[in-house]
Amino acid sequence: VSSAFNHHSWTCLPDWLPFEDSCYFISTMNRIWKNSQEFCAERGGHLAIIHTAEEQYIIMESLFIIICHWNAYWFGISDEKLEGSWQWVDGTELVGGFWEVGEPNNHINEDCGYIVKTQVLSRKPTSSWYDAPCSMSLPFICEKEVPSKTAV
Ligand SMILES: [Ca+2]
Ligand SMILES: [Ca+2]
Repeated sequence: VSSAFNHHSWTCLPDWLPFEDSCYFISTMNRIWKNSQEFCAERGGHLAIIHTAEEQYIIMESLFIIICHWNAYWFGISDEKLEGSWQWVDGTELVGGFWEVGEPNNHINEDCGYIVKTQVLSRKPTSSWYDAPCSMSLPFICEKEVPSKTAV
C-alpha cells in the first residue's frame, strides 16, 4: 500500500501521521475529552501520550490553525481520579510535562489537558499544555502505536 506517509516499514492509515513508532490523528471535529478518548480507542489508539520534547514538537507542528488565535486540542492526560495527580490514559503517572507557565491551575475544576497552538511566534511547544474542564468540546489528538517489528 502506497502512502505519502510510508517512510517506514509500516504504514499509517490515511490521515494518520507517522512519527517514530506511532501514528497520530489530528481531528477536525470536536468532542468532550471522554468521547474523544473513545473515538481514538475505537480506532485502536488512545488520546496522545507525549513523553519527549521531540514528540511534542512534531505534534505541535501538525496541529491545524483553524481560527486565528486559540487552537486547543485534547490529548491523553487528566487528573480526574485524584486532583493534582496527572495520569496518562494508559494509567501511568506524568513525569515532567510541557505545561504553560502557571498551568495546570485547576482554575474552574479543570481535569483534562489540552495543547494550544497559536500564531504568536513566542509560544513554545514545550510550554503549551493547559488544564481545562473535561466537558469542553474540542478537537483532539489520537495516537496509535505501530505493531512491534518483531511481532510479524
Ligand atoms: Ca484538576
Ligand atoms: Ca488551566
